[in-house]
Parts: sequence; C-alpha cells; structure tokens
Amino acid sequence: SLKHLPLTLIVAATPSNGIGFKGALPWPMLKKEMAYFARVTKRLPPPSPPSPVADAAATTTSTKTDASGTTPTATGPERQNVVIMGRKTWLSIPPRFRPLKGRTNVVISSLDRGSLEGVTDEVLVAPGIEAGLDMLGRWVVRGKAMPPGSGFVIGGAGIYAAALELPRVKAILLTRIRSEYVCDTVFPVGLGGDGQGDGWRREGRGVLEEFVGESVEEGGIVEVVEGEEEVRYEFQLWRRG
Ligand code: FOL
Repeated sequence: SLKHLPLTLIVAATPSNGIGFKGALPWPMLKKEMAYFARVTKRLPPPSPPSPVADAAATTTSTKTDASGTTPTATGPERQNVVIMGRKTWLSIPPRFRPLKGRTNVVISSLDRGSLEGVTDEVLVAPGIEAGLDMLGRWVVRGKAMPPGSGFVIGGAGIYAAALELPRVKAILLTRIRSEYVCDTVFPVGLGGDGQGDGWRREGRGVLEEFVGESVEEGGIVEVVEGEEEVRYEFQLWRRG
C-alpha cells in the first residue's frame, strides 16, 4: 500500500527562504538547476532486496527452473515516481512541460479536474495529499497508474506546509540560491545558513549523493543566465532531527 510511501520535499530557495514571486520562480531560468530537478524527480530508487516474508512465499510457490533450464525472472510492473503539487504550481509550469513527463502528476485542488487548465486524463486531482495518495493506490490497482518509486512534493508554500505535518515526509532536497531576489512566497521551514532549523538539520555531501543517486559538485554551481548575470547555488539535503 502507499500508506507508508516516504515523501521528499524538493525546493529551491534564496538565503531568506524565498521561493516565489507573482506565481513564478523569483530568479531567471536556471537551466542546470531545472535539469537537476527533472533528473532527481525522475530517477527510480534502487530495487529493494526481497523481504523475508516475500522471500519465504516465493520459495514455497516458485519452481527452480523453467523448460529451458533457466531461472524465471519476475519482471515486476514498471514503476514511476510521483510528483505532488498545488494548483498554482501546476499553473506555473509552462504548458509544454505539463504534466511533467516520466512522472505521475498529482495536483492538489478542491476544484474538479474539468476546471483545471491543462489537466489531462493521466493527471490525478485530489483535495489533499493523503487523498491524492489514496487515489493513486486505487489507480495502481486498476492498472491506470504505475506503482510509485519515490514520492516528491514540489510545492508551493501551502502544499509544503501541509506536507511538513506528515510523518512520512523524511527529507528536504533544497537548492540554496546564494543571492537574494524579491519574493512574495516563503518556504515554511526556516532552514538556516548554519545547517539547523525548525527540527531539521543539513546532511553532508556524501549523504546527498547517495540519496539522489548522482555526484554533486563540491562548493556549488555557478550558472550564467541570459548570457550575462552569474547565479550561484548549492544542492543540499536536510533531514528531521
Ligand atoms: N525544486 C528545485 N530544486 N528547483 C525548482 O526550480 C523547482 N521548481 C518547482 C518545485 N521544486 C523545485 C516548481 N516549479 C518546472 C517548472 C516549474 C516548476 C517545476 C518544474 C518544469 O518545467 N520542469 C520540467 C523541466 C523543463 C526543462 O527542462 O526546462 C521537468 O520536466 O521537470
């Protein structure tokens, strides 16, 4: 079941935790940062080893070899990560990029799906995060959605705040933008420059690399935007503690 699916918040924020301005990101398009978001939210977790219970069940039910003398390989159903977002974040994604490809999109809204711009029949619409995951579980059973690999909450502020109340939210993937921009929306946890904040603490780069499944540049990234301005930022992982 999806009752215990862990969720990770993924967010980019300024030093004062600003995340949005007038329904969009406060900074100019950061191509490499957005590419990191897309890679990390698409990447499936490594397959988990069989549990003792599942293993015992398999031992008593499966034969050792097939007609050709080879071990039958159970190819489980395909999996796809899930991205959960609020209505305003959905609307902020350029129409050509939504639904976010290669991921199961869940939009949190009290409106019905018909009145939400860009929502197609593969997008789940639910009034809350837990209701959305319950609906996803039913879609999986009916073969209408793939079983989830990892789950990500991608904003905005209201959805992050609701998610942070859930014990299943175990980690925050933060991109710390090192310059300030005018913002009208703030991330609802005061993650500080000192690696501490509101019951969360920053993990080291090795732990981050293991978590995201790729290497991460030491000391951060400098990205040139609009062939002009340089924007510095750093990928971080925070956990409860
Ligand atoms: N987290 C991080 N680290 N950076 C972000 O920019 C970010 N943005 C959101 C949530 N978490 C984030 C919400 N806003 C797209 C646009 C806006 C958005 C999230 C995603 C988007 O268009 N994504 C495409 C990439 C398209 C491209 O390659 O330019 C995708 O396929 O993910």
